[in-house]
Amino acid sequence: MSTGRTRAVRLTRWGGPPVLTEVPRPVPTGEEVLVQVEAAGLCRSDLHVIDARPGDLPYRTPFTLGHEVAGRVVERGPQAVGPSVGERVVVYGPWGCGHCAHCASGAENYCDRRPTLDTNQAGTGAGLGRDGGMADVLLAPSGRLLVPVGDLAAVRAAPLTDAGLTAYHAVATVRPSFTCGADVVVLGIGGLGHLAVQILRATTTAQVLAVDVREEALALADQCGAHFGTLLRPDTAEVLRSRTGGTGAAAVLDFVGSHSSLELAIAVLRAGGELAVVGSGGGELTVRKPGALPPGARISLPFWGTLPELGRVVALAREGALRVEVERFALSGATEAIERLRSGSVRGRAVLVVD
Ligand code: FEH
Ligand code: ZN
Ligand code: ZN
Repeated sequence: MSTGRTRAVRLTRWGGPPVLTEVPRPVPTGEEVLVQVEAAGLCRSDLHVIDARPGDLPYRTPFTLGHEVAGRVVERGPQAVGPSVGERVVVYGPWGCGHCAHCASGAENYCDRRPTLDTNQAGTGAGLGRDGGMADVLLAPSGRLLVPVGDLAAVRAAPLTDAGLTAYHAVATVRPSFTCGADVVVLGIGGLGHLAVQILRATTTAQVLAVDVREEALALADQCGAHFGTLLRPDTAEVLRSRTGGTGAAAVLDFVGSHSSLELAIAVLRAGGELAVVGSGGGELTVRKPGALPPGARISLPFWGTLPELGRVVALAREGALRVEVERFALSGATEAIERLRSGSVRGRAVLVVD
């Protein structure tokens, strides 16, 4: 790789296609740390960013895409903290202010000062208005955002920062809702759902019930340790309820977030149970008393995850308790990867490997 210019997949204008182009190689100053990227995962949120119109997001173009990144530290600014040059790392994607109460506790995903359309448009993280990791290099604002991964393969480490972390945070959000051996339903066994099944099996005693519209997704759920799987059909609520002995599920993790998935979620939720809506499928719920939700129901909208949780996700992967199903693409094949993701034909997570 030349020292002067490097490649990056950039969104150069709203509504335009991402383009693989050359950019000046950044030089880290202050606390900044330069990471040579080895792999960058693709996410459905990248499609929302690519399809956004001016005024949709608190970001200014142009910027480099990619918020799910793994690589190696190659240069550090004079005040840098964290991993040393040569260490292999993953990049925590939500880049908060670093100083508010949430950021101070490592929950930069819930930063109190995150940009909005009318405050500023500085972006909210890697590949989200700030230059991300679909590139040869990524400039991290601080070494606090880097988590060492040891000898974990980059193609399996990168998805831990978003798919893995989001699934882990969703499980952690609902975990207080259930006791030993409780039934937990996972709706949508895609890039996040298949990891949630593994995380539930590795960190709880839940009975995991998986639902998807594709047979191959149910096969993946089974490989990941689900106790039961069923296709989405008109009688799925009854099938799941009977599987729980009639009480319903203590928790439902909805990684789809569509009208039909939310309807199924509240139809199978136990009284006093918790529904975590993770997917951005455009579905809506009506919260009314009396209404369709069971008494005592709690609804949460977990978003991404915290920096300490990312350390726990990496530890699970390094001990072999969490394995990401990936489909590899070259960085130079980013356009094809994006279109495959858009068509819904990727098995597990699409990951760009820097060629
Ligand atoms: C990132 C930015 C904005 C919305 C959603 C996301 C998720 O992909 C993070 O997991
Ligand atoms: Zn994402
Ligand atoms: Zn903050």
